[in-house]
Amino acid sequence: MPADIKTHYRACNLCEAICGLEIKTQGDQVLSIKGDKNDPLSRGYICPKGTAMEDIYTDPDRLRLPVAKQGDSWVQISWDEAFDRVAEKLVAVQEQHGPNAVAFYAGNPNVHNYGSMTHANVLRKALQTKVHFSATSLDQLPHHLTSYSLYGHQSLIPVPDIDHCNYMLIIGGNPLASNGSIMTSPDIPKRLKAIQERGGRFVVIDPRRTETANVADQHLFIRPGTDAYLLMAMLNTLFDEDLVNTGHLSDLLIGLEDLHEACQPFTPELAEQRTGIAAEQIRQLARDMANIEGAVCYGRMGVSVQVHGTLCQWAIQMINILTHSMDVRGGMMLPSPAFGYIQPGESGAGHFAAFHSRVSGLPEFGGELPATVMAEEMLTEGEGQIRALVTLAGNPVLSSPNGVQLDKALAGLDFMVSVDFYINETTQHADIILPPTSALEHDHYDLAFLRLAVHNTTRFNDAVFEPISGAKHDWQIFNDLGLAIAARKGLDIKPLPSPDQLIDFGIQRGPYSAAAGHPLALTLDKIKQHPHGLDIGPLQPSLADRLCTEDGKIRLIADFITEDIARLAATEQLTEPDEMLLIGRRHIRCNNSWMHNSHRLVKGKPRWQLLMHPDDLVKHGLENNAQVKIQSRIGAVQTQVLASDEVMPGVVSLPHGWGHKRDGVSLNIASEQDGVSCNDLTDERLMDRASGNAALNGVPVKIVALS
Ligand SMILES: Nc1nc2c(c(=O)[nH]1)N[C@H]1C(S)=C(S)[C@@H](COP(=O)(O)OP(=O)(O)OC[C@H]3O[C@@H](n4cnc5c(=O)[nH]c(N)nc54)[C@H](O)[C@@H]3O)O[C@H]1N2
Ligand SMILES: Nc1nc2c(c(=O)[nH]1)N[C@H]1C(S)=C(S)[C@@H](COP(=O)(O)OP(=O)(O)OC[C@H]3O[C@@H](n4cnc5c(=O)[nH]c(N)nc54)[C@H](O)[C@@H]3O)O[C@H]1N2
Ligand code: SF4
Ligand SMILES: [Mo]
Repeated sequence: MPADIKTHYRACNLCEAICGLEIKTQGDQVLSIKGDKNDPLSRGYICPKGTAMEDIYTDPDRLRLPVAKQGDSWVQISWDEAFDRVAEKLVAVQEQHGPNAVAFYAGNPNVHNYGSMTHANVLRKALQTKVHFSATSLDQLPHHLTSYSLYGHQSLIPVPDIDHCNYMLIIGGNPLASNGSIMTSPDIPKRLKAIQERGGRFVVIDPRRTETANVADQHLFIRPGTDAYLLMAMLNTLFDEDLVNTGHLSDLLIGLEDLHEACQPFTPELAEQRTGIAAEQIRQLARDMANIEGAVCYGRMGVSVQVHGTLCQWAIQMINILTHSMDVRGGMMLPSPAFGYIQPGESGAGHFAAFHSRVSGLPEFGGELPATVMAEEMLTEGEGQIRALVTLAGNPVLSSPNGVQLDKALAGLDFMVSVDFYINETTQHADIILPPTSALEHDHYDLAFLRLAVHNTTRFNDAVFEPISGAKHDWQIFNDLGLAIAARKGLDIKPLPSPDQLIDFGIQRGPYSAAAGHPLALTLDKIKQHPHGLDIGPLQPSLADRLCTEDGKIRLIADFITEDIARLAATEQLTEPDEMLLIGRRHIRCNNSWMHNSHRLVKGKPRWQLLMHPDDLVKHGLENNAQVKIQSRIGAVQTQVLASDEVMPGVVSLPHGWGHKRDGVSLNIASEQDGVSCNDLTDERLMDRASGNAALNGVPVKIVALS
């Protein structure tokens, strides 16, 4: 091997699977990217997006230095000028209209980038606004609210012990495409297969026969948005058939009788009518959860991002608790990470409904308002109207409901700044874009997903490449901009040390540290000696000791759950006779809205079409491959329809994150792709009432032929 060829090890930070990569480089070129066989968590697994990390690094469309909008074009400016102008504008807006006239939107990649996690607060502190939005409320807010309510901390989230379970009920998740979510489980195809090889089974409940459903032991279609009936009926069956076993958690539970009473109206027969799943089948699901040793019930996007998202996630916790599947091997367990280990006294527990949004009165959670109200808060005049926006690694025009309305709202802002390296559907509205280094140019420790992993490991990796001269990391941008704003306001704010120093500090206070008396006595330096990652053991029962509730108990039913159960009981009809229910779809070669500029990921058969059952095509008088108009309450789009018996009758599926062919977007490859934005149809008024999380699945639409 020539001397200048180097081998680097680096975890992929594109999705929650955090696979270890082996990257060979020569100078500033990537020679190859493969799965790192020695990563104890991912074991050599890699998906096509991992290889495409190279394409982000080399992408000529990727911004390396700040740009400012000048008429219809962009000009490069220095960092000093950029920080100065942004600080001046944001402070001026706040001086004129009050602190809450500036809002934040933080997108998904923030949680995949440790410097953003550790340093965004410097900027937030300097701005002192109460108005924060993020992709959390387009996604996993129901999980956080449930954990906060039951276990006392929004991040105390149990995950399936997939490596030891013998029965797994997967509701509204498609890990074969997504590689797992709120369950960091790289190498998911093998992990699922291993359940079967040890004599176990897994069952998928989904309105679409997905890639995961195809390899499951059983797949059951469910009408979108009706899972709460199914889950309540499973709870009902557990009580009805005397199958409740709360095991070692019994003394901790408060409200078991109330729970029993709450699920009584929800019979399997009612659930059959609503969901389309036979009552006897529903009873069997409950019996299997109760009778099989090592059973786990897991639900993801399909059940979080729908009208009863929180109720569903809560009911899933209840099913695990009532079947002795919580905090036991093979059930749901809490990860024990080296950094960010949650135990009583840990900060960031969360709060709920401490204040409400100005226009629709929706509750905050953990200091954030639901992203569904972002546009109305910009468009509705009056005190507190949002007039300036800071976006951090987000593309809400494509990712939040009623993207058309948000697109208009952004265009009307007094000022917008984006910390992002692409000029896309959202950032094109910015006045100034501050681009950070790309992933391969900075070091990496996974702060979020080692806390959700199905096996405990820890891993730090150095940057693969030196960034170009003058480039800044996200965390440096937050420090510098935060200080520039603080200086103008006369605030005394200090920059934070580099993220690796903060991580080291946390690890040395964590459960594997010398301070905790752990034999590994972990420090960041020790972790660095294991560039493939260090195995720190399987999940262990620990819930009782880690509960963050005031009295160390679990209150089973909170008021917001009781209220949503009442709403569920009162719901009559979900759709009009000529309406279909729209659901989303993920593909292994997409990553939300922002990886369509990689040629290797977009080549091949198009995958943005609307899927519709052949019987529904006939009913609508449509030919396969026809152009159709999809109409929802908020608007209409035109696209191609594909006949597919993967989707159940009455349901259509359209993926999100497409729709790049529009003026102002500087993404050469992406903007050549056909496909429309699914969120030009999703409805900002359709939401999980308990949490305010968007309901992006189960949206009523009409399909019309285009002659
Ligand atoms: N209809 C429908 N809508 C959905 C979903 C769905 O299933 N259906 N899914 C929802 C979910 S789960 C999510 S998480 C959201 C995602 O929603 P968003 O987070 O708003 O959107 P992304 O497409 O992830 O856009 C990420 C942005 O971050 C930038 N970026 C990437 N890496 C970095 C980095 O390291 N630093 C910085 N500063 N910028 C970076 C990219 O250029 C891009 O502009 O979409 C939601 N929207
Ligand atoms: N390749 C790829 N991987 C990704 C992403 C990506 O965009 N592409 N995004 C990442 C992100 S941000 C996230 S949050 C995760 C999401 O991870 P997952 O939740 O595993 O991903 P989805 O494919 O959205 O799976 C949701 C499933 O719910 C089904 N569904 C829709 N409506 C309903 C319903 O009402 N009831 C039930 N039971 N099911 C329903 C859908 O058909 C779909 O199969 O994936 C992550 N990984
Ligand atoms: S599954 Fe793919 S995108 Fe996700 S971490 Fe692994 S290689 Fe990266
Ligand atoms: Mo997400």
